[in-house]
Amino acid sequence: MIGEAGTTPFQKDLRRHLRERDEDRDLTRVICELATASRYVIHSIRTGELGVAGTSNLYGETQLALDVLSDRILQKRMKYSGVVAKIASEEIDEVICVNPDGKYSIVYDPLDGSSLVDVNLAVGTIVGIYEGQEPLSAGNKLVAALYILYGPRCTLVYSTGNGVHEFAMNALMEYTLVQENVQMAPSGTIYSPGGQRNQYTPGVEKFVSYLEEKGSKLRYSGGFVPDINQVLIKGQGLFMYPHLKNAPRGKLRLLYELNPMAFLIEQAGGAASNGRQRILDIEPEGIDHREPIFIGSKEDVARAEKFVAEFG
Ligand code: AFP
Repeated sequence: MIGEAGTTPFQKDLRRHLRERDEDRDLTRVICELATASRYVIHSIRTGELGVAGTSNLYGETQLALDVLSDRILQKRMKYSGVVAKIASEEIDEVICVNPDGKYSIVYDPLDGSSLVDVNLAVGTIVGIYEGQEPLSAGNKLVAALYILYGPRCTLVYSTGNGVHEFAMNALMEYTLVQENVQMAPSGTIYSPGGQRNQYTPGVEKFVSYLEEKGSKLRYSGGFVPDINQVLIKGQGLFMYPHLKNAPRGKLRLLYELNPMAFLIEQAGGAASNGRQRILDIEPEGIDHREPIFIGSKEDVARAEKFVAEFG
């Protein structure tokens, strides 16, 4: 028997979940519009051209790279929501003013890991939500964050500061609740190490040796969203894209990638650091600000900070 909104009676859908928790109506609208946007994004991933922006298909139509297309889909839904003031997208090099009366501003990476689609690996959308008109703010000003993971299943994980909750898309493309209040163990047995090993500093090298000696197993897909999702949903372990000899700031972007994930992981009882300080306390220096990251089980993150402090 199908319950309301296409769900069976015991499957709670995203909108009902948000309403039952008495979330702000405009915030609920933003989150639900992002969920709607993901239906179009996943359709494009599964059926769209894999061409690159600027080329044309056999009909002479200009092809859009999937990340550019995903950005347009998200922009359209955010404008339609009527409650978004400004947007900072990883695909656009300036802040977009949408609605001066909007209550929220958002930062997003519309399709992180897009270069993995043509080898059929999982990719994702990452979103941070601020109250007000300043999307280029420190992560400690975030009021909500979410990601959508386009993998074998399409899942949505969000937090508004009251725990982390996971949903899965059903056959009707509705998100139904999988689990509430995801929690992370203080230490783990998975590690996800980005960056070239021969560029690791002594401190990072010693940290990896420590993890291996305690029995941690390497799990790395090259996609930030699936790699973080594995650590979060398994409830243990650590992802890192550290400072490198040839890239002291690492690779990942503070605003669009690190802050939203740090918000979620901290809400699940984990930690996120650049090796020296809490990610969410870092003041952005610009829209392309990059930082190293150690994120996941809090004892593992603390250990990374010790190795970095002692050995660099
Ligand atoms: P793309 O978005 O260019 O595919 O990069 C993905 C990413 O930003 C992030 O999703 C991964 O964690 C990281 O890069 C992987 O980087 P390496 O390819 O250097 O391991």
